[in-house]
Amino acid sequence: MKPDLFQAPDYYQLDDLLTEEHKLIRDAAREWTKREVSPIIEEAAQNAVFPKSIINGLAEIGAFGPYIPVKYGGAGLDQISYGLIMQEIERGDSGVRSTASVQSSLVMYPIWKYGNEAQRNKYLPKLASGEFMGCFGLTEPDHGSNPSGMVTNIKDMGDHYLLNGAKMWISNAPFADVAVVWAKNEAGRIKGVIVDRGMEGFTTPETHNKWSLRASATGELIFDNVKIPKENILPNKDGLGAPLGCLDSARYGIAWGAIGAAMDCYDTALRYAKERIQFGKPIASFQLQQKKLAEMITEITKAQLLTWRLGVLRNEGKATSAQISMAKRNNVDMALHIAREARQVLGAMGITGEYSIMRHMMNLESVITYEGTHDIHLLITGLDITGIPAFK
Ligand code: TGC
Ligand code: FAD
Repeated sequence: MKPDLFQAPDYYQLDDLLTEEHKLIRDAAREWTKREVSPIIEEAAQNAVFPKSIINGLAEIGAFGPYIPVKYGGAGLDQISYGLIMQEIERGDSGVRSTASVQSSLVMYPIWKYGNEAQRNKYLPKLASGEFMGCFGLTEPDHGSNPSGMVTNIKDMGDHYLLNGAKMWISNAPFADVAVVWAKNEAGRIKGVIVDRGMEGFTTPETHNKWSLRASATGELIFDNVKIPKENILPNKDGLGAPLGCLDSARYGIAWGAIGAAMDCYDTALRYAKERIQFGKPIASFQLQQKKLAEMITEITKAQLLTWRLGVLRNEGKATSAQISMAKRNNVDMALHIAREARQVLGAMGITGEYSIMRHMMNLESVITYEGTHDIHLLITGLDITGIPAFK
């Protein structure tokens, strides 16, 4: 792969909207990505392996639980810092950001928000340091966009619960030490269950043959009469709103992350277009290529503004789920479109692993599907503005 020469676009001087602390955190994550992710990521993706060597570094830059309080091992940062870290690591690869999103927003967040003090103290510091890796099981083979139909269930056996069922398409599953799993109790109420690796009847087979997110490990979670101690149930929230609350945090991170992938594609295409000569001139001098590049920077700038404002609202505790959906949907679609356009700017070279663009493009096909598909997020906006749910 070519050396990482990334230069971040900032067309509207958005750095002026960031504090000195934001910039320090962002720059540390940017440097780390350049040094630790870029040199190894293409090979990891080609070989379809998650590069475990980066786990310690992710913990060190605060990517595991950026906004979780320091007393639980988190970085205690604000929402914009969290977003900037996601942006920088997804600039390297969406699969790396996925690993961090799952750990922070889908595993640490529910334990922090819905768990008790003993659960927080037991799991959060180890998840923050990367000693424990986590995964989040909501999707099932027959229930993806409609998680409320889930069939995974827990049965009260007096001194413990029995967990049965299966989850599918679970990021980090093959190597996770702990899984936050959503299951229905006998009353049909969705509960959060902490499942530890090693519990009898719990297996995590890996899903192979993916063309997307190849550097992120995906798998199933299979529960065959798993005995769950009562202290492993998250006590402080139940119902579908509990997992959806976690998704709000993860979708917010993805909105920032997608900008990172888009920035990388744009920056690569711009540099290539200035260097590549055809018909005696750099291809950047042709109007058709300028149109692509000009539209890319316009869309990136719009997404940066949308996302920064969302970060301010999140810091003030005012961002709605529907606002987060709009940003996730817009930014991932924007990034995927830019990846496709940038790929064309590079001609045949664009399909090779010499450049990051094709990898980003393939990754973004997952990002536009997980954490709520592009269609589902449109319907969430539709519901918000009309008051009428069009899901069913
Ligand atoms: P609905 O009746 O609308 O809502 C049920 C309850 O949930 C509340 N709620 C929310 N709470 C918090 N945050 C949100 N975003 C919420 N949205 C809804 C709602 O108020 C209600 O509460 P209550 O107290 O009245 O019970 O539910 P529905 O069954 O009609 O479904 C709505 C729909 C379709 C929007 C929802 O099911 C949905 O978002 N589906 C998409 C599923 C999804 O996003 N799955 C993601 C799986 S995890 C994943 O993909 C990880 S990828 C990880 C990585 O690698 O990065
Ligand atoms: P379906 O729900 O079957 O949807 C298929 C199509 O129908 C989509 O285009 C959808 O938009 C459309 N559709 C569905 N319902 C409607 C409707 N009401 N109106 C209009 N159109 C509709 N899940 C987890 O729980 N944890 C994870 O860690 C995780 N990681 C993932 C990693 C990867 C790489 C991938 C690809 C997925 C991951 N997922 C995870 C699962 C992901 O959240 C689901 O794939 C996603 O929610 C969509 O579900 P589905 O694939 O079953 O598609």
